[in-house]
Amino acid sequence: MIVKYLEDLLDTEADVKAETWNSRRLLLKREGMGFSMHDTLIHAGTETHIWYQNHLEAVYCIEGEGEIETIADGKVYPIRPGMIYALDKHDEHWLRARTQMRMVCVFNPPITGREVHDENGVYPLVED
Ligand code: 9YT
Repeated sequence: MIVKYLEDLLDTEADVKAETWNSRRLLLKREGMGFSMHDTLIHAGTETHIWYQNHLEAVYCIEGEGEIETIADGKVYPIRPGMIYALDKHDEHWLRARTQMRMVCVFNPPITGREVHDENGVYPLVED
């Protein structure tokens, strides 16, 4: 069995920091679960353009408030604790955080740890 504690991952290579978010990688491809699972903070007042062309992602909000806009149809959905969204169509979207949002993110196929270093499909923007 694999057991980890978030506190032990902080400021290690599993703690990936981008301009608008900070993703704590709880489980990666190497753990062999078939998915990866992240505890991600989206910084308050930011807007991030995301399009995971090679992955499916489900995101469950446990803290904070914001919204997601799907670019193909312009629909906007409020995000608050208890809301989950699943990008089952590799949906290109804007993710906006009004307050800091804490999200549990699951990726299929699993993130290896390298993808986001390349910013593959993720284009962070910071709002003034
Ligand atoms: C919610 C979201 O997609 N944020 C971007 C970071 C990503 N979830 C990650 O790498 O953990």
